[in-house]
Order: sequence, then C-alpha cells, then structure tokens
Amino acid sequence: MTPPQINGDRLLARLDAFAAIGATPGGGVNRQALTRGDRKARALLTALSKARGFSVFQDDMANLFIRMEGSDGSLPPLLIGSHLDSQPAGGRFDGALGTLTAFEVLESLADAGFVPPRPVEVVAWTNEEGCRFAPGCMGARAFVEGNIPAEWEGLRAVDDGALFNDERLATVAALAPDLGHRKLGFPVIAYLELHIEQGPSLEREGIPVGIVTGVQGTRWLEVEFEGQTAHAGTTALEYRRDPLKALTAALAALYATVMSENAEARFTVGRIAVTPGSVNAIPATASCTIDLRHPQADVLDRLEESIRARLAEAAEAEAVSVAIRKTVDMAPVTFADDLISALQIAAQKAAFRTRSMISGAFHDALFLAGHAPSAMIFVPCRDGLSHNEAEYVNPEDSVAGARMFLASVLELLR
Ligand code: HGY
Ligand code: MN
Ligand code: MN
Repeated sequence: MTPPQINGDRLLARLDAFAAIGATPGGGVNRQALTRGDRKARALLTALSKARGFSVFQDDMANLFIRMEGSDGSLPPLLIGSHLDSQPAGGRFDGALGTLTAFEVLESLADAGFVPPRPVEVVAWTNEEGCRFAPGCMGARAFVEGNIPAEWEGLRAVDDGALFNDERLATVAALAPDLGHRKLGFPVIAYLELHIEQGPSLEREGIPVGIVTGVQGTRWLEVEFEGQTAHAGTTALEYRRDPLKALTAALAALYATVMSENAEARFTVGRIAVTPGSVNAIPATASCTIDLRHPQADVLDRLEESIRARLAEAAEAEAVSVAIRKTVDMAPVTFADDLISALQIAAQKAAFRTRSMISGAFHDALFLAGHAPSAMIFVPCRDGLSHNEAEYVNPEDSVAGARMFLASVLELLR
C-alpha cells in the first residue's frame, strides 16, 4: 500500500469552493454562524463526505461530524477539525482551512486504502466566532458539557435579532434528511485542530508550522451607561446626565493604560452603540463591548477589576448608571504534553521546522482540552492578519500544513 499523501490541488480547490459561500466584495467571507451561508457550507461538506462514502452526523447544536470507520469501530474516535462559520468581514481561511485540511486528511487516507485502527472523525463546530451570537465556541462547549446551557435560551443575533434556538433548530432541520443525529458529546481519544496563526510570528521567522502549547484567556464584557436623554439645545451643562460622555471618558483612560501598562494584555472595543441616536438629543444610553485577553488568569482578574472600577468612576462623574455583563470567560488552557510530543515527533519525521507558541486567539480546542487530550497546529498567514477580508495563506503553506497535519494524525494513530 502506498503511504497516504495529501492532494494539494484538491485542498486548494476546496478552499476556493468554500470561499465562494458568503463571499464578500472585499475578497473575504461573511458566513456567520447559523445563517444561510453557514448552512450552505455544511451542505457542501455533507455532500462531499457522502460522495466519499463517509457517514455524516450532527447533534442538537448542529455540530457536524464526518466519520471514517476504523478496524475497531468500538474505540473512541480520533477527532480532527475546526469551524466553518466566519466573522462578518472575515477571511477565507479562519476555520475553513482547519476543517478542510481535516477533510483532506480523511480523503488521503481513503485514497491510499488506509484503514485506521480506530475511527477518525472530522468535526465542523457550530459558532466558534461568537460574533453573531455571544459567546464563541458554543458548539464545542455544549459538546463538552453534554447539554445546551439554559442561558442561551433567549439569545438573539446581533445582526438581525433572530433567536439562537430558532436558528439552531432551522440549521439542524435543513440538513436533517441527509445525515444521522447524535446526542451531544461522546468520548474521543484526542482532538487535533489546524488553524492559521492569526499573528505574525511564523511568517516573520520563516517557520512553516507552529506547535501550539496552549491558549490565552479571554473575557468579553457588555457595558451600558444610562443617563437622561434631553434637548441638545436647551440643556445646560449642570443639568446634563450624558452616558456617552461617561463612556468616552472611560474608554480614553482604558485605551491609554491597559495595553501600555501590560505588554501581553489585549484590550479591544469592537462594537459601540448609542440610543436614541438623534443628532439633537443627549443620548439615553451608550454601550460597548470589551474583549480582554491575557495568558495569565490572575492578571485577567486584576485587569477586569481595574476596568470595572474605571467604568464605575466615569459613571459617577456624570451621575449616570453603568451595567456590566460578562458574556465570555475562557480561562487560559495548556494542551496535553503527550500530544505535543507526538506532534514534535511527526514534525521531525516529516522534516518540518517548527516552533512552539501559545495562541492569542481562542479556539474550539480550548474547550476540547477539558474533554480529551487536545492540541493545535498553526500555519503562517500574511502579515499575521485575520478577522479581515485580506486574510491570506500562501498555497504552499496551506499544503505544507496539511502534510504536517496528516503526519500528526498518522503518528497519533500508531
Ligand atoms: O476571537 C477569537 O479569538 C477567535 O478567533 N474567534
Ligand atoms: Mn477561528
Ligand atoms: Mn476567528
């Protein structure tokens, strides 16, 4: 039997085919979780899988599973994959590269007539991004917890206000006739995910493969200042209770301090909104999102506390109220040593130069690490740019990453 080989042209053609689903004029994709575009991508992957004779399943979170049988089908599968949903102005590779690389590995095993000792399953997790419905990684988290958290019941989409549950059930129903259904969560022997680095290190150092040893912590806050809307022309300063003045003062102070005083911290305000939004009315409310990250949980605690204090101070100074809701709290995670060693052996055998690194972005693997030994492989992306339509991976880096991923899967199946 010839050893399994990655078919690079097939992988690159797949990437183009999926990039066409939700393609944006700026050359990226808008394929947000549980939208028609997301369903189209799932349907395409399902059709490709069935054409190869793989069995396809989904669970109540619409996580999609593609199964290649092994010589002992009773063993927990090796799970490989990523996500197909994207940011609203996202790139063609974030998530899709990892999912399609995992599928390419399944196809290359099948092409070579390789029968793995245990089943191998590819997964496309639901709503990794968390931009249409917060939090992120909802599919992976529900899989690991074995149920859909009650607090997601009334969740509404940021873009069109659709209810999460309606969109989830519509997505499951859309594919239902074509595939099997599974309960949420099942044992897996290990989880491996390939992803673009979404940072500049690998490209800058000319290294084709990153072995990811862990993921930094992430917290999301939703902040709303509430004051009193009033006439722009007749309300003198001493009568104003302006929530936007409080928000902008707090953000000015936080932009000036959080990242300059903590080099590894990441502080981002991605969304801001004002009501009623009238040119000649003092705002009633002013709200924003905060995305805070750091590799250490204790520093995250300290930073969150100082952010909350600064927001409260700004509210008091303008005699307005402030409400802060934490919608994401992902603790930093370290991946399994034995899995990381297996990846290093695979890299040596395949003669890949690698470097170890932690991930600045969160990933489904962060949750899977609480369920089974998990690890990730990164490939370089141009200028480290991601969550941007200009996100780009050189074709040779996509193919090299797939070769490393295949070598890693074969190492884990030994
Ligand atoms: O936000 C993140 O870290 C991930 O890329 N969704
Ligand atoms: Mn991603
Ligand atoms: Mn992303």
